[in-house]
Amino acid sequence: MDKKKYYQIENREWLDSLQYIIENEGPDRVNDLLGRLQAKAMKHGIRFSCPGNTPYINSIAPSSEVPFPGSQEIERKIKSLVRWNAMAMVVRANLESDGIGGHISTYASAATLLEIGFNHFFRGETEDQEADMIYFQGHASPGIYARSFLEGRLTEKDLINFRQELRKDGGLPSYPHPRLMPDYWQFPTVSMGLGPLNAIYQARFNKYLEDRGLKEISDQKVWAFTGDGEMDEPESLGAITVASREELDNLVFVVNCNLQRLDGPVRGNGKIIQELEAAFKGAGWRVIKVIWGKDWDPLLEKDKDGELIKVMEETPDGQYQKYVVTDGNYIRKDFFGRSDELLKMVENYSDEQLHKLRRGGHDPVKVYNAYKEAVAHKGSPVVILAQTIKGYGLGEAGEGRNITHQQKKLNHEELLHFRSRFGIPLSDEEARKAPFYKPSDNSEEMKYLMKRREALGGFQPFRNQEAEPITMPDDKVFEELLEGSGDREYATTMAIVQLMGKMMRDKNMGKRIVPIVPDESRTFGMDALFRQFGIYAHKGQIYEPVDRDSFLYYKEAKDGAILEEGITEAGCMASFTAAGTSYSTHKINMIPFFIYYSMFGFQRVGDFIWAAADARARGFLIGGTSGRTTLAGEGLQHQDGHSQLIAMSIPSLRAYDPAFAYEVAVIVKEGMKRMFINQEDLMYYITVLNEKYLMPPMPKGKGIEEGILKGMYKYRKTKKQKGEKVHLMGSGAILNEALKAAEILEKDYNVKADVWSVTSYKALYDNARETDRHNRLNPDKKTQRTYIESCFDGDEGLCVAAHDYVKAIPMTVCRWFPGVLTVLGTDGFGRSDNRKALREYFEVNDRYIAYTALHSLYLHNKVDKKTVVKAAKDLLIDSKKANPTEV
Ligand SMILES: Cc1ncc(C[n+]2csc(CCOP(=O)(O)OP(=O)(O)O)c2C)c(N)n1
Ligand SMILES: [Mg+2]
Repeated sequence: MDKKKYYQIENREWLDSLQYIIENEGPDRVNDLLGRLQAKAMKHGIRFSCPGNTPYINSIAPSSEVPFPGSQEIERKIKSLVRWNAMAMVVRANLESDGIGGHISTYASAATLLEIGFNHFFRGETEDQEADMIYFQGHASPGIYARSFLEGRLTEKDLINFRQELRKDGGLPSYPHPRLMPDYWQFPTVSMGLGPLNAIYQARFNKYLEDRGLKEISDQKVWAFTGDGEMDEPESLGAITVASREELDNLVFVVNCNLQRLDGPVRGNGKIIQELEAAFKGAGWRVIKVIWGKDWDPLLEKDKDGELIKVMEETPDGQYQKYVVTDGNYIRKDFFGRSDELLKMVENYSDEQLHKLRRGGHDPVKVYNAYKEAVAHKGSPVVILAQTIKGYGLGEAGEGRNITHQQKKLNHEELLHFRSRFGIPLSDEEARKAPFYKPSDNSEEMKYLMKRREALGGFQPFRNQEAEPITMPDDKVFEELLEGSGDREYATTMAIVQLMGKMMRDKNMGKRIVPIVPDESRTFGMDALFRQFGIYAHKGQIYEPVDRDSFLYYKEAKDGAILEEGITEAGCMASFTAAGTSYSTHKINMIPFFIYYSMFGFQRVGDFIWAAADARARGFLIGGTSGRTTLAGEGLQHQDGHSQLIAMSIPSLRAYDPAFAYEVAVIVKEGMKRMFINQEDLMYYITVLNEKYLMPPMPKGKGIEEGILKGMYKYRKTKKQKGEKVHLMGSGAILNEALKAAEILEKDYNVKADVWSVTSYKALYDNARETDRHNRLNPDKKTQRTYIESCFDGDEGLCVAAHDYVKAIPMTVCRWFPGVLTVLGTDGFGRSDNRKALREYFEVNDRYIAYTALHSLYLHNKVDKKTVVKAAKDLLIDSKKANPTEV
C-alpha cells in the first residue's frame, strides 16, 4: 500500500474514533483524551503545536444562536435616536464653543454594543437584585448621556451644556467623573488602561466581600467596555491573569475593535482581534469573537474549502479599514478577487450589497448571543472581541477615516446624510440645526425603552452615595500609641501596623479593615497579621505551607482579610479603589489600608491615585520606608523625597508626615471619623518610617491634637530666658535632628530655640491658600488669619524648616510665616549609605540645622559675622562638600 493511502486510512480511523467520543461522551471527555495524547507526544520530545488563535470567524456558530428576544425594529429606532442625540450634543457644543471637543465616532462604533446591553443585560438595582457595575469607554459618554436623555434622566439643557460645566445652570462633564456627577457616574475610565485594570480588581473585590461573608453571593456582573487602541496600555492587559486565576466569572470585557485609535489603525499590518484573542486565551479567559454580521453567514456557509476564511485571515486590519471608505467594486476586486471561487460566491451581489456587508459588532443578534453566552459562562472571565467601524454611519464625514476620532463638527450636508441614514423624523430645515430629538412618551420606542429598563431593575449608570457609617473603634485601640514607648525604641511603621492589628480585632468594625500589600508585609512587620487574619485566597489553602509549624505561618484562607496582591502597586491601588468605594458600590463602608514602599506610590501609580480621588474613594495610603535619608542603604531608586510633593496636587487628599506614634494615632483616628462616620470623600496619605527611636507620650497641653491635624504644633518650648530666638520646624525622623540642633544652639550659642513638629505642609498650605483667597475676595470683611499666623501669635521670629523631602514643599508656605523661613530638604538623587552619612550629604542633620539657624540670625543682624564663621568651623560645615543637587 502506498503511504498516501495508508495515511488516509489511518486518519479516518483516528477521526472516526474522535467522532464517536464527540457523539457519545461530549466535550470534557474529548478534552481529556486530547490532553493525554499531547502529554504522550511530549514525553517523546514531540512538540505539540498549540495555536493561540481560532480561525478569523465568529466564535458562536449561526446554528448555535438563539433568536433575538425583543423587537429588533424598535430597538433600531431607539438606537438611531441615541446616535442622533449623541452626535448633536458634540456638534452643537463645538458650534457654540469652538474647540470644546468631544467625540462622535467612538459611540458611533459602540452603539449596538451598548444598546444591546441597555435593553437586555445591564441590570439596575432593586430590593432583591444588585445592580451590575459598568465601566463605560470614557469617550463614548455622549451616547450614554443621550440615552439618559431619552430616559428622562437628563434634560435638554444638560445636553446643550455638554462640556460646558461652568455655565450658570450646570452642564455635563466630558467623561465619566463621579467627582463631578456623584449620583450618576460610578467609575472614572477615560485615562486609558485604568478602567480595564480597575474592573478586574473590582470583580475580584466583589468576590472577596462574598467570601468573607460581608455581602450576599449574587450573580452581579462587572462589565468593562474598552477600545482596541486602549488595549495597548500595559495596564489593560497587565492583570488579565489575575482575572482567570481568581476565576472571575462575574467579569465581562467588551473590546470595541473598530480597528482604529486616534491617529490611524491599531494594527494596520496585523490583526488586533487575533492578537488579543491569543493573549486572553493564553491567560485563561473565554474569548468570544464577534467579527462578522449575519450577511456573512451564507457566504461562510458556501465556503466549503475554507477559501473565504483564508482570505479573511490574510487580510490585515489596515485593508479592512480601507474597505470601509471604498466602494463595493473595490471590495469585489481586492478582497473576493483573490480567487475565482470567491468571485463566483459574490457574483449575484451588487456593489452596494458588498459595501454593506455588516460587521459583527453592528449586528444586534450576534452581539446579543455573545452577551448571553458571556453572562451564563462559569469558571473564568469572558472577553468579547467585537469588530466594528469607527464613525459608523458618518459617511463621508468620517466613517472609517483616519481623521474620524477628532471629527467634532458636521456641515449641513453631513447632518442631512446622518439624519436620513438613521431615519430621524426631522425636515431638512430642522435637521440642519441639529436639534435634540425625543419622541413623545406614548411612542412605541419610548414605551419599549422604559419597559426594558423597568424589567432590568432600573436605570444605568447610577451611583449610590449613602452607606451606614461605621462604629468607631474603641478608644483603647489608640491609647498605647498615645502613651509613648517608655524606653523601647520603635518606628512609626510599627506603630501603624500595631494600630491596624488592634482595629482589626475590634468586634464592631474590625471586619471592615482591608490591609493591602504588594509583597511587602515582612518589610513592614505585617507578617504578624497573617496567622490571625489570613491572606485572602478564593480557593483557600490547598497546599501545606512550608512554615506550617511556625506560629506566624503563611496562612491563606477563603475568608482571609489581607489582600496580598504580589508585586503590583497598580493592582493594589485598584483594590484600594474597589474597597474605598465600597460604601457606594455595595453600601458597605470598607476601610482600605494600602501599605507600600512610598517611592513606588505617587510616582509609579499616580494616575490610579488621581482616579481613586475622582471615584471618591476613601481610605488610607500608607507610604512606608519613606524619607530620602531615613530609608538607609537602598539608594536612588528607593529613597523617596518627593511623594509628599506630588500628594499636594490631589485636592481630596490629606497628607501627613508624622514623627511620633501618638501623631500617627491622632491622624488615623481623625481619618476614620471623617471618612467613615462623617462620610467625607477624602483619602489620607501617611508616610511612615523604618527608623527606630523612643516614642514620647503625647504632650499634655491644649491644642496638640488640633495642631497635629492642622499641620503643626509646638513640641518643645525653650526654657532659656535670654538670647536670640529661633523656631526650628522638623518633620518625620528629621524632627529628632531639629531637637538635637536646639540643644546645640542653646548650649553652645546662647540662642533660644523652640521646636515645632510639622506634621503636614499640605494641611498648612491648604489652609493658608484658602484663607488668602477668602481675604482677597472679601476686602470688606474682617481679615482672617492663617493657621500658621495664629500659631506664632506674639512669638514671631526666624524659622528654619528641615525635613526629609524636597525643599519645594515647605517653600509653598514660606510667605505665610511671620518671620523668615529658611528651608533644608533633600533635593537630589539618593545614595546608598547609612542615615548618618545621608543626612550629612543632604545637609539635614542637627549640625546643619543649627548652623542654618545661626546663619539666618547673622543675615538679620542678630549675631555677628565672626560668630557665624566660627560656627561653620566648629560645626564642621564644609563649603566644598559635594552638592547633592548636582546631576
Ligand atoms: C492614558 C491616555 N492616553 C491617551 C489618551 C488620549 N486618547 C483618547 S481616545 C484615544 C484613542 C482611543 O482609541 P481606542 O481605544 O481604539 O478607542 P476608540 O475611540 O477607537 O473606540 C486616545 C489616544 C487617553 N485618554 N488616555
Ligand atoms: Mg479603536
